[in-house]
Amino acid sequence: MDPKCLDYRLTEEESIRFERDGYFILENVLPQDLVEDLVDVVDRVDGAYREREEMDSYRRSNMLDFIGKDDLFLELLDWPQTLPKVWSILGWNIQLYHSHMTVTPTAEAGKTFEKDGPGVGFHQDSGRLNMDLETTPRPRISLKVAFFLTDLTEPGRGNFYVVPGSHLRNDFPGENRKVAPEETVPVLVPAGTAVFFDRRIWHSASVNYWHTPRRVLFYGYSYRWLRPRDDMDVAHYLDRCDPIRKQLLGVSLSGGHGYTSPKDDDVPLKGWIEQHLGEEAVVA
Ligand SMILES: O=C(O)CCC(=O)C(=O)O
Ligand SMILES: [Fe+2]
Repeated sequence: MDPKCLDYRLTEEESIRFERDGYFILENVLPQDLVEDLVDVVDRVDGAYREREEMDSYRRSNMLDFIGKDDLFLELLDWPQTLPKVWSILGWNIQLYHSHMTVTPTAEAGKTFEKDGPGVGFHQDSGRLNMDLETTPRPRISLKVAFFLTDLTEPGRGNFYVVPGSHLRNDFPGENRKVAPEETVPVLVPAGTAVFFDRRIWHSASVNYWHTPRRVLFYGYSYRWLRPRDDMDVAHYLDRCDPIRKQLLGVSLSGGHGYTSPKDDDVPLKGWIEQHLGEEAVVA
């Protein structure tokens, strides 16, 4: 892993925001030329997906498990400006448990708008976890890093909506999940921005009225003991991956037991942090 990631550990301000608001924004994470390359790859992969699924061109696509579909996607898995913030929050026993890519085309009059309204559908992530876990609030367990590849500095562009602070409540802070609660904010960010959000925050996608499709890559990180939320079709990458990437892609050298009671070989990220930051950085 690139040692320059040590310069990008979670700052105190980011930590305060994440704990208080349930999300924080980090601009200028991806250089412009990489954003352009990613857009080309996303359009190719999304185009093939839409064809396979026979999707209408005006519909928002949400392709699960995109991680294995192009080498460029692998680069963002341990991106120096984002991964250290993930392990600063969750610790070293982490994995990618889920990836999904969304492309929101420009709304078409008479189709997207009338049918879907503003297109919001507020939810917390993780499906059954929200029924099966009995505490208030429920535990965090995972977070997502969303890489925005389109300029979303204005509302109405298919922005990601969040209700700040709502990660600490189990119930939806409104009446109808298809209507944004008053406290909702659209996330207004330029291309190349990463947004980190707690899986529990009440959030939504929305309709895009801009002239260009909205493209976002979502990387979900969790503790290693959580079962992946998609197929994680990544075996073809493993020969080329360093030990930390292998860990992040779900490898456990000790097998099943190594997910809940990892030995050092199962979690090379732990050794790496210890080597660079000292034993006290990996106490828990
Ligand atoms: O596409 C969006 O803006 C929302 C996606 C979402 O709900 C998620 O990543 O969990
Ligand atoms: Fe979501």
